[in-house]
This record gives sequence, C-alpha cells and structure tokens, in this order.
Amino acid sequence: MSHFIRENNSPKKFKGLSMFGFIKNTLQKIYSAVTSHFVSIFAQKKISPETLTEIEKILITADTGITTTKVIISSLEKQYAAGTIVDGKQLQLALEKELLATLAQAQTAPKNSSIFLLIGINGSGKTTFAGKLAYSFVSKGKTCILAAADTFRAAAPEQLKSWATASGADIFMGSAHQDPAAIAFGATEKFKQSQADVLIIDTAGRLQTKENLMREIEKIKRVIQKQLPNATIHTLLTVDAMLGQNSFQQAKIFHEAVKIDGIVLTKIDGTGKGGIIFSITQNLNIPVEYISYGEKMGDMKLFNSQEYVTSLLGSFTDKQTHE
Ligand SMILES: Nc1nc2c(ncn2[C@@H]2O[C@H](COP(=O)(O)OP(=O)(O)OP(=O)(O)O)[C@@H](O)[C@H]2O)c(=O)[nH]1
Ligand SMILES: [Mg+2]
Repeated sequence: MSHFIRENNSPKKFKGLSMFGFIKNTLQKIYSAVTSHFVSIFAQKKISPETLTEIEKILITADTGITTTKVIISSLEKQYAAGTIVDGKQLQLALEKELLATLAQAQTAPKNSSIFLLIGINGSGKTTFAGKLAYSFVSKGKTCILAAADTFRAAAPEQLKSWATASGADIFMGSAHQDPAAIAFGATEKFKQSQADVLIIDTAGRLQTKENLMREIEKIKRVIQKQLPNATIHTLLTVDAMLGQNSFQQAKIFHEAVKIDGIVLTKIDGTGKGGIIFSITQNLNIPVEYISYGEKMGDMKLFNSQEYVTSLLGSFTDKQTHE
C-alpha cells in the first residue's frame, strides 16, 4: 500500500461524535483559529460594538472574504442597534442565521448521478478524493469503477490503483499517454458491461488558462454522453482550501469553460480558515458538495451547511450527532 493511504481508515471512527467534536478533533486548525475564539465571545453576558468588531476580525482572518463579512456584520450591527442582540448567546444565534443564509444561496442539487468527473488544478486533491469517494460508495455496498484518465503524470494511474485496491473499487487503466477521452470511453464500456453502480473519472491536473486542456474535459464528457445518453455526468471541481481567496478566479474560469456541478473543498484540515466555504459559495454560486480533510479513506464528508455552521461556531447540543 502506498504512503498516502494509512491504516485505520474507517469512517466509523467519527460516528457518534458531534459535528463540533468532529471539527475539534479533525479540523484542529479551524478549531483553534476560529471556533475557540467564537466560543469565548459567545460566553459574554453583554456584548458591545467591540464584540462585533472582534467577530468581523475573526471572519476576515478565517477567509470569509471582505464582501461577505461586511454583509454579515452590517446585519448584526442593525440587530444590535435595535436591541435584539444583547448577549453572546443571541449573537451566536444571529450569526448562525447569517452564515446559513450565505450558504443557502447555493443549495446543493440532489445527487442521483452515477458518473462523477473530477477536475481541478495540479495537486488540488482529485486523485485522493476519487479514492475517498469510491470508498464511500463501496462501504455502502455499491460497485464502483475508478477510471485513470490522468495519463499526463506517469505515476498517476498507479496512485489511483492503490486507492482502488484499498477502497475495494475496480479500476480501468489505459496505456501510457493514451488520449484521456479514449480512457473515458473504455471505462464507460466497462461500466456498462459490468453494470457497476458508480463510475468515477480521475483526470490530470490542469491550469484553467490552458484552453486545449479545458477542451479535453469537454471531449471526455461528450464521449461518455454518447455512450450513455441518459446519464447525468456530475462534474466536481476540487479546490484546495489552503489557496484561500486565490481559488476564486481559478474556479470561475473553470466554471466558464466547463459547467461545474459542485465543489469539493480539499485540505480543509490544513487551514485554520474555515470561512472559505462562505466566500466560495457567495462568489461563485456553486455549491460546496464535499469537504475533504485528510489522507485517510474516511476523511471526507458530504457538506451539510447546518452541521458545518453549528460546529464552526462551537454551538453543539447533545442532540446533534455526526452521521
Ligand atoms: N492534508 C490533506 N492532504 C491532502 C488532501 N487531499 C489531498 N491531499 C494531499 O495533497 C497531495 C496532492 O493530492 P492528489 O490527490 O494527488 O492531487 P491531484 O489533484 O490528484 O494532483 P495531480 O493529479 O498531480 O493534479 C497529496 O500529497 C495528497 O496526499 C486533504 O484533504 N488533506
Ligand atoms: Mg491526480
């Protein structure tokens, strides 16, 4: 097994943990940089205008973005002036509402697709996420094929193969330097013949500025769609959370060139900036569908805005458990 898959990769490890516990244990950096600050502010008996300035600072430092933060803070200021938020608890509830409203602008579409196409810039976490996604299906009893359509990097198919072996998914590999669309064709054939439940296509890292590479994605899509005219291809863009605000321009151009259905926010464990989700949603109007936060197979989660906001603010109750 290669170095990037560690032992003890069961997602059950987190079962029964509150989402707050999940952030605290798994996204340590976000907990210490964001959540722990909120927790102390929300304990205040009486808030002041300085408290709102503090919230503003935390949000900006957490990469929520200036525009998004301003909208949230000005609404909180109005509520404070009107006397509807007086103590920390009320502030917490008001902030929770504002953050949820930001995320509601890009609601996740229902996902009944059986074909996933992963795209994104180099090193943004496509292959890792392909493996994790395969594992999440296999562990639910689904049969899954991983397609190694990254023929650009020599080691890429082997990397995906390790994930296939570890996750219990099947793999379709072409030959070195084969046209990625030809691999997508072969993988779709295999998918049809084997009647597998899910096909996940891993592609080469590409810069959004390289037009020929963007056309390559369109070609992959066309080839699949021709073989399976009724299938919905679910295109997911992996975005490295550590890139912060720099990732917007990148995602925007990707979205202009290829229609993206959802974002996978990766490496969220490596950043203390849990606010990036809000600015991505507001700036791009594309839903964050998954968060990916480590190198083990179970280290990903279907994004749930209520859970995330609750845990970010440290406001968990015993009733909330992580599924
Ligand atoms: N901490 C952490 N590391 C990650 C995560 N996702 C990926 N990585 C690491 O980031 C590096 C790049 O991940 P890959 O999955 O190979 O990225 P990729 O987009 O397939 O890369 P290319 O195929 O070269 O474009 C690897 O070292 C992964 O182990 C994550 O969610 N958290
Ligand atoms: Mg890759």
